[in-house]
Amino acid sequence: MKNLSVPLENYNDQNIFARILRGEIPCKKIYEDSYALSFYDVFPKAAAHALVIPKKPYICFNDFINQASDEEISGFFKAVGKTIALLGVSERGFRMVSNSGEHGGQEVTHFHVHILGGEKLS
Ligand code: DGP
Repeated sequence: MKNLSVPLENYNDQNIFARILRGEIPCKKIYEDSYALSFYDVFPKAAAHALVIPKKPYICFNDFINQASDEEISGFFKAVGKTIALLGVSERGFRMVSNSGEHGGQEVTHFHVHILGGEKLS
């Protein structure tokens, strides 16, 4: 793995999503299980905008897919599916995005998936 903006060994446990997971700052929860937590994005970019994060400290998609167990990966993506259903966007469609690293525009360095929908997206 070359050119990652954040070295994978340097997970910053003060990032905002780590703080949400520890209950230090509030979130508007949508779904939670032992693998993942999902909640509404505080700066929504669509009528419905959720974030899904793994419970364990992974920096970005590469870190997650390379380090997490098959059980964690499966549990995480099932939680993404549950979030999509609870957000009410299953039927009419949605966009699933994960910004990763510097070129991907990732701002919060705890792996997350955005679910956007609730309206026709441009
Ligand atoms: P990204 O650029 O992919 O790292 O997106 C990070 C998202 O996190 C961005 O859409 C705004 C959202 N966000 C940042 N701070 C908070 C927060 O304190 N609470 C919630 N719910 N969302 C946040």
